[in-house]
Amino acid sequence: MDVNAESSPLPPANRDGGIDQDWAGDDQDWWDWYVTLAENDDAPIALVAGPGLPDVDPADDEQLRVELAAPYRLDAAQREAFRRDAFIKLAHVLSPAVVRRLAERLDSLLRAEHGDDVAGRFIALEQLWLHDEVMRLVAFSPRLGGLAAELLGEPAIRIYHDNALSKEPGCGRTPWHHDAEHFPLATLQAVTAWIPVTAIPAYMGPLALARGAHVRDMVADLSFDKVGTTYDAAVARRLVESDVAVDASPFAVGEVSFHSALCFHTAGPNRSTQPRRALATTYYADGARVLESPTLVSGRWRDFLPGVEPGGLAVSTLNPIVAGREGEGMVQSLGGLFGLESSQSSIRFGCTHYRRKRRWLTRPGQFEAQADPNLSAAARTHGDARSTQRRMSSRNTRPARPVRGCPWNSRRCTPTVLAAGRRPLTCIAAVTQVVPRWPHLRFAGVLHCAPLP
Ligand SMILES: O=C(O)CCC(=O)C(=O)O
Repeated sequence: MDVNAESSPLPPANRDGGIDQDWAGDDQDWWDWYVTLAENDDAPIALVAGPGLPDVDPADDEQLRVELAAPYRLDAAQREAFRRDAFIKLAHVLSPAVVRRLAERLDSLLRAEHGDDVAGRFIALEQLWLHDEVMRLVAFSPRLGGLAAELLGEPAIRIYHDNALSKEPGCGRTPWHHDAEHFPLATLQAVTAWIPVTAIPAYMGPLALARGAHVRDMVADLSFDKVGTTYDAAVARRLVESDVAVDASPFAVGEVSFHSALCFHTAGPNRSTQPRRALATTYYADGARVLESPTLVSGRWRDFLPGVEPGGLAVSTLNPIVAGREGEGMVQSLGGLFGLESSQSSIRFGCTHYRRKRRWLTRPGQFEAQADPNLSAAARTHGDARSTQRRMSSRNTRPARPVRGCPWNSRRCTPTVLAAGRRPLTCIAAVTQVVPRWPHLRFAGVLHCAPLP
């Protein structure tokens, strides 16, 4: 056994050997270990007051749903910047009211799980979307998921996991790393949306991102050290020697960064009396496989891809498509958006409305989503829009009416409403997507949802 391993917080089963083994602890054990790999000054950290939460009322349910469903427009320069830099920071992705709502919700979730005796630690909580309606809206947000798909240039993306990350007052640095060594995925087509739930000034340790998709090659010869800080220190030195620019700028309220799995990043210590909190939600390209040999750095990856073995297709009930292919992606993202109750074993969506060449087109398609009895939001889609179209009669089509809460011009968004059986419609939502073949077009869909009779 390595001498250092004895004092390391590695689970006993992971102390011997290299990193080519499964992580033996839980997710929090992983973070407690991981932050010990960062070099920190010996000097005690003097804490100052943080910025507090945004000084507004928290968004209500309606505002939350509408905002998280509305598209965020990227221009060609932003898409190119992400491709070149391997990350992008986007302003005003969320309003202060939504940020405040997320901050309050995260606070109660984190306190319920970890209590208050957490000073100086890096506290995490993952897969919140499975149990919490607000967090489900974030994880399956067409706004955030749509951005992830567009930045990756992928026709469809799946969720790997969501994560609440709370760097408590006095907690030191996050070590330099890139996420390709964290996710057990045999693809670099993965991206994490890092969503702060307050402003994060420099003294709180905002995520700091090394600029350039080429940086990974510059540090590829450095070997990972599972018990000390040598890897973190070596990466830091190499980046300085190679004149790599690092964006360590503060995050304003509502600003969100997206970093690719190949982006090297770190974060400074939290020198404030306020926890530095963010949600980190990771998406990856549909079709990706799990690595043949995941390592302990991937932590409890089997929890995030249950039933998937090394080398297998990275698809499980916990990885629905969040954004992308018309139909499946929309319905699955809406499954999350609506937060299906497990008592509703099935829902039906009708009428996709999309905009093409300045015209709104209506596709009276219908998709059914089956809720997994063990997992309320993992919608499995089936059905075929065209065959449904043939089955539809004018009898079950209601006249157009305005869509409440629709983020677009509601006159143009007045769709024909499909009556699903005898039950009244219960949900209305809007989603958008970008089809890579026509990147200049924005397909906006308004879907209606109702429980099956
Ligand atoms: O929040 C942090 O300090 C690190 C987060 C991170 O590494 C990530 O989200 O990939």
